[in-house]
Amino acid sequence: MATTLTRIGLAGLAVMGQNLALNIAEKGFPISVYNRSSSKVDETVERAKKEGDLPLYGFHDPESFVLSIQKPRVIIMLVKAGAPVDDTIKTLSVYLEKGDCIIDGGNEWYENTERREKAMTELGFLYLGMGVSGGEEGARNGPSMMPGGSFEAYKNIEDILVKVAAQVDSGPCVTYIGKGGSGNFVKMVHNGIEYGDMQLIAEAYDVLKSVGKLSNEELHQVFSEWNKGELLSFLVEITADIFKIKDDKADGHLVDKVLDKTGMKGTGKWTVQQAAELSIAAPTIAASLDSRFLSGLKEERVLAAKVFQSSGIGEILTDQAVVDKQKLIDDVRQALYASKICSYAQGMNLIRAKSEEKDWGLKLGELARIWKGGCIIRAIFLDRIKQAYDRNADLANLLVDPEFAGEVVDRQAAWRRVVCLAINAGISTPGMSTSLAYFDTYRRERLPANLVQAQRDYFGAHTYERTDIPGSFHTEWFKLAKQSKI
Ligand code: NBP
Repeated sequence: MATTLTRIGLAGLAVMGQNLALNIAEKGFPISVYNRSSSKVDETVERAKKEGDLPLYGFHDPESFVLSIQKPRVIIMLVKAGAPVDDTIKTLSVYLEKGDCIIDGGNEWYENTERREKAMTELGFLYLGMGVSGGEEGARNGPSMMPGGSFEAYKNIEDILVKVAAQVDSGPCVTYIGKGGSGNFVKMVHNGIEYGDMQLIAEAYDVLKSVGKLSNEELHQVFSEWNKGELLSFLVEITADIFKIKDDKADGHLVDKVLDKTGMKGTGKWTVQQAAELSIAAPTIAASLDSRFLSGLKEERVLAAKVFQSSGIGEILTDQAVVDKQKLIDDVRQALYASKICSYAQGMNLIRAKSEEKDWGLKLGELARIWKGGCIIRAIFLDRIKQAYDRNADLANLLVDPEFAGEVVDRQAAWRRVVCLAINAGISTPGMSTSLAYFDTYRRERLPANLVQAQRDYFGAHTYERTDIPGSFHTEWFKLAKQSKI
């Protein structure tokens, strides 16, 4: 038990909560902790003792937990999103007083946060929805945090957050995001971008392995090398590591024994749904979600492979003897980088569209800054994105930033070669191909949309605009077609 009141409380001691609580205690802020089932409380207290006698105090009942925290109380919740958050608020709020604050640190749907903030405000409490990224390691040693909601609540906890967050050259990886559910929304899109990054890396792996015939040792070398340049990032680093891990249960490398079925918890799906709601094209992120759906159909894919093999279509379609390995590796690196620019452009545009809809006033460059450390998408590349928005906060699309535009132009030939090679080899690269299509669509002054619009007017009298005369037009296409001879 703490002899004096603690500075902050944390409820929910699974992976994230336990590690964030230890991080907060380690930074010198005495913390009270609570969990629905008490075994996790004891486990956390035990860890705090082992990891340096940290000022962390466990409570088995919600009342003594809440009353152990100094006023105005600040409590971070890290429980499963959805109903468990409502349950936890209900349990704790009985003992709270006006001016106290609850922070939901989970991956919550932003509208739930807005609903809860409204209800809490009516009761005189403050509320924040704070995205936390970095997984177990980040939570323990420095995550990237995206708090949104009550600014007053943010100010009550800012001193803790700036110390607990990952620290990079441009400061702590935390900032007040904006009003309402903006913190959760930004975290959601962060996760959507993460889906895109992981898919693009997986496609690079597939092309190198299936077409280039690289061994796991070679893949380890390639990704390690890539991690020294423009692709330097947490995800490329862990990918390099994965290729060197030997299977401890059988011969060979562990990665080859991992079932090719990707799990997901929903934030990628929400990102794609929001992109559709806001009419923002996010094809790279959507392709990564679709790839997870298709990966889940393992049994169907096994049967499909048999059907097509018996019709003469094997796993890989072309003879690979002609591939120049070094050239392929360099092309794939460039294709990965160019695709990544498209993916981030989509995510950033989605955030901006939501910010405009909700009047959140989000600063895209600042978001890139707080993602530079602590989180799963941390990368040297984010510095470049920040600089692009520093040059022009109203940048319509990252692709037209002069630096990124130059980089894409430099890499487009390699990018096209990789996509063509993959198509001809029968290797699906939905992330890379759709990113290229996004670029090729966005950069063209004139698209075949004129024909689609003409079709719409033909069958539905939806009208069309002309390139040369202002106004709205309708044509009796059917009648004219019947009269016309050619
Ligand atoms: P989980 O999402 O696995 O949730 C487990 C926690 O929720 C336990 O403390 C559990 O208590 C509590 N809980 C549940 Br389940 N139902 C409850 C209820 N009805 N009332 C009270 N407590 C309840 O934990 P996590 O993986 O640490 O993630 C926490 C949050 O952070 C989630 O929103 C997650 O999406 C997000 N997040 C996770 C990661 C990650 O890498 N894991 C990364 C970033 C964000 P119990 O012990 O009594 O069952």
